[in-house]
Amino acid sequence: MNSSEYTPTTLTMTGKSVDEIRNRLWQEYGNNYRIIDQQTVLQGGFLGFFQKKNCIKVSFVVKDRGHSEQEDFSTAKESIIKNSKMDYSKLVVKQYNELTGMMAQMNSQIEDLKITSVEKKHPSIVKIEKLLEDNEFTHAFINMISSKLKNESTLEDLNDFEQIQEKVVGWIGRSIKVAPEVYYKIPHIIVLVGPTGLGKTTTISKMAAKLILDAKKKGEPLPNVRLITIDHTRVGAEAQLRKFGELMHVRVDKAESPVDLNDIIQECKDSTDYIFIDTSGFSPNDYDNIAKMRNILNLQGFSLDTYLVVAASTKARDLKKTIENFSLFNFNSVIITKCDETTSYGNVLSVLYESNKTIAYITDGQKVPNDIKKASVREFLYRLSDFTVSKVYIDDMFPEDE
Ligand SMILES: Nc1nc2c(ncn2[C@@H]2O[C@H](COP(=O)(O)OP(=O)(O)OP(=O)(O)O)[C@@H](O)[C@H]2O)c(=O)[nH]1
Ligand SMILES: [Mg+2]
Repeated sequence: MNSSEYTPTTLTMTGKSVDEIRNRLWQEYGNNYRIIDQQTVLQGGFLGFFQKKNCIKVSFVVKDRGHSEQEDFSTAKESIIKNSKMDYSKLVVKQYNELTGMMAQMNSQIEDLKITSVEKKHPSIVKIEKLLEDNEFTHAFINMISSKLKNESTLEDLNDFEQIQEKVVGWIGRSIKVAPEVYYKIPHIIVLVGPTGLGKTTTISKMAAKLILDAKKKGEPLPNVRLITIDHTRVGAEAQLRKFGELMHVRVDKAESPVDLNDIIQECKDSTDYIFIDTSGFSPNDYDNIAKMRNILNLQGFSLDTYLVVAASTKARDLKKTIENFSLFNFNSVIITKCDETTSYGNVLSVLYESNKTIAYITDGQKVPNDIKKASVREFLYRLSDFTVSKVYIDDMFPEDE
């Protein structure tokens, strides 16, 4: 047998402790042995049951003088692994399965954490979103408020729901832009445009009547008011305005073309303080007729104070379309009618905020002239449903309405 073919035999010895086994090995082999493995094993029992006592089992090799200690050790270890190959591979598979299981569990926990951090909102934010939804604010507006809350509040702030509500009501208030008072040189020409049946003619009657009655109340000289209708599409449109004119002793004219309108205005411009122009209502999609009416209003040398009339209950999508298609009239500001017919203004307020439009008046009933008011941030905030912010807080926050 040459030296490269030498394979040391692996022997085993069992004892109470490693020291005890080492003593016995030394007595038997002196320094010529090397321990290559040791295990704790249970002794006694029957068929593996009722095993109680721990003892130590040591695997060792006896060195051959012609081989180095290292060679003996490596060869013996390889032989142990080879001889117990099945056990080791089973162990590796078992450990691999355990590790894969643990990793899958950890991955799912990480995913859970990710989902939690993305979707789990603070309960105050969830409550605010629900309140805004109930008030019919658009998703875009709700998202805007939600991210402001997330970015601008500490956990302590969020835990104080009263304070969070006040903050949100403040933001809603600041998103509402009331039209500033603009003074026009005489004659002040006021034009109302907008979709069918939302209250243009009624609102013109209210505005005109208010000017006259307010002056009467204050004992001031009555303003000279003139009404012109360019509505030649709806049956009874002219009659509706004439009826009001008779009641208030106000002259009513009808214009069917830009020339007509120009002639009437030239004729009365020096003697009239306010000229109201009532227009036909068209669907926001009737772009041709909207454009024709815009053409009639092409007045040279006069600046027009134009308002878009929308109803409080108009759906957000329709309102966007209306604002888009009536933008042809360069309206300065919006009048929200029929506020008495709804309790939620979120849709209108959201869209006006997104389109950066100001609100001039609101109307809240059919009665002429009483059911018209100048727009007020406070009034919109008082009308928010289910927010429990006090009136005093709103008044303090928006003193400019006084
Ligand atoms: N509840 C309520 N009804 C209103 C309000 N304003 C107007 N109306 C009613 O809405 C209906 C239509 O009003 P109009 O003034 O004729 O509307 P319009 O925009 O001139 O209509 P067209 O000329 O046909 O486009 C009438 O019955 C009005 O009395 C309001 O603020 N609240
Ligand atoms: Mg009308």
